[in-house]
Amino acid sequence: MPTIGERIKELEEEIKRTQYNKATEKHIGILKAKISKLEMEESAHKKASGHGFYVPKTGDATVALVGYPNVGKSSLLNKLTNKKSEVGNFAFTTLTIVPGTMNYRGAQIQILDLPGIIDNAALGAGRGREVLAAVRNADLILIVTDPETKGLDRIKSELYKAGIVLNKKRKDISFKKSNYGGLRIYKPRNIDLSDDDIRDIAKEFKVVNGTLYIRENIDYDDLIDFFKGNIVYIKAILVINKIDLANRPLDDIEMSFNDYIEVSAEKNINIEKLKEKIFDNLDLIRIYMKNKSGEVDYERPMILNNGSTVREVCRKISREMLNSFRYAIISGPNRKAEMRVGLDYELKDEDTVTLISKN
Ligand SMILES: Nc1nc2c(ncn2[C@@H]2O[C@H](COP(=O)(O)OP(=O)(O)OP(=O)(O)O)[C@@H](O)[C@H]2O)c(=O)[nH]1
Ligand SMILES: [Mg+2]
Repeated sequence: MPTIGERIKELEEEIKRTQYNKATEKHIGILKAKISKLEMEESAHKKASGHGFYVPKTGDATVALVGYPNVGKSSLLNKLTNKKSEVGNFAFTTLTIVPGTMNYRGAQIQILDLPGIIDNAALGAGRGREVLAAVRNADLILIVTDPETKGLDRIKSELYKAGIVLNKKRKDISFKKSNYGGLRIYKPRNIDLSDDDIRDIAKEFKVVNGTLYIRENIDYDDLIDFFKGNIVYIKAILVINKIDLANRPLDDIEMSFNDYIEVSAEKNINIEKLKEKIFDNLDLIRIYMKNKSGEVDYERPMILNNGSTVREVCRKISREMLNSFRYAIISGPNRKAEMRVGLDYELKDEDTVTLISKN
């Protein structure tokens, strides 16, 4: 009997051998589903042994530096934050998770310097899992590489094994289990997958009874991720460090990142631009609070996720504030005029907010 690991390898080999096109798409989908199912079994076995080391989240958002050894992750942490993480001209200088804080535009952004996530063996069993657990918790991932280092597909697949999907949104799919009656499928017309395609993937995950609601167009990967469960979707940007040494064209996988930047930690090239990119990609807004005497603290904005409403502002202050809320007065560079709004009003970056309470 081959082990789970051997069976996964075999399936991965088969995928590699298969040319990807319209005719083989489904076959590849089924193979991927089989791999996912096996990986789920494998990690269910592993869970019993050892727990991940937990890095508490601090500040307004968390960013993880991920990449092969020696590309300059620690050097970048040191440039971006007030922290000193050890730098060395050899692989695996960093052996634990080193957190630092980047203060930018009034926000405190936690940056995690991590050991190279590939070749977990070199870090000792369990350590790799700690690192991946920290990455799962991040709000943004910086994939760091340098002009010499290639092969981000391995990093991507390593992350995927830990249930981390980069630069994609969760698809609107839900499932209601039942014990008999077969699999009923509700889906929009004209989506790429047929009912048969969906059933065949579901079968691999032993899903044969119940109702599946699919509310937008999806592909095989989306469906597999749904059945796999426990997936986190995290935005990632590509950072090519050591640009002082050389530059090179991006390969296909690198091109697939929706955002990238070339920097040099050592020569201080584009470090400010990188900070700005991090801030922009975290999709945060800065809210200035005006107090009773009309003073505004522009140095210390309240940092919220884009899309937040007045309710979140109140919540962040206190439960009492939320209970005694009457209305808010909003003004700002992105507003034509001052206005009075309620709790559900959506805020914009750099709004100034005055909260008026009932008493
Ligand atoms: N030329 C050049 N060298 C750099 C740059 N950034 C880092 N280095 C050098 O690259 C080597 C590795 O840097 P680290 O910051 O330790 O790399 P790391 O990714 O943290 O490495 P591990 O902790 O081993 O995974 C060191 O010798 C650094 O001085 C850069 O922008 N340009
Ligand atoms: Mg390091």
